[in-house]
Amino acid sequence: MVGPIVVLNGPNLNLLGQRNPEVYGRATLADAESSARAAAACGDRKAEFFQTNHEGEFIDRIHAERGRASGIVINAGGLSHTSIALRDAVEASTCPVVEVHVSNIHGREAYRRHSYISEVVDGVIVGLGIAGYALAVRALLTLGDADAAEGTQAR
Ligand code: CA2
Repeated sequence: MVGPIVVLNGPNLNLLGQRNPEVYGRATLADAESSARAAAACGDRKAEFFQTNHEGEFIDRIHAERGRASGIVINAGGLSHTSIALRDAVEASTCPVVEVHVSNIHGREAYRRHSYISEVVDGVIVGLGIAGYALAVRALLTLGDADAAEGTQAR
């Protein structure tokens, strides 16, 4: 049986839609989850969601998905710019991973323009608001189809 697509969100993303609408829009994390769930259902996949404000919990969940998830969507929030430990956990993932940022981190403060996570994922979607989550799920489905056609799995 094919494992779920797991959507992981880091610190402060629980606040989406509650402040800073000029940067992050007015949609909430629940809205992002609904659209990701619908995108996964189009590919006959279940989606699961996890948000934490704690780095260690985030790493534990990534470890727990080894050999389980069929794809991971990750928005590590501010930890993207600081956490080598999180980067190392993502690198050890056994499935394709797509990184999402709601805002265009490349058009913001210099300290947001580098993500340690980007080095170890299969693709990155930035600046498209919460639509990025459903697009990331679609990308994972496409990657899975390509692997199946080639009889390979990237990771
Ligand atoms: O653009 C993104 O998705 C980010 O990952 C969001 C993070 C930020 O630290 C990254 O640089 C880019 C922040 C999450 C949202 O934080 C909020 C804080 C207050 C009100 C609403 C959201």
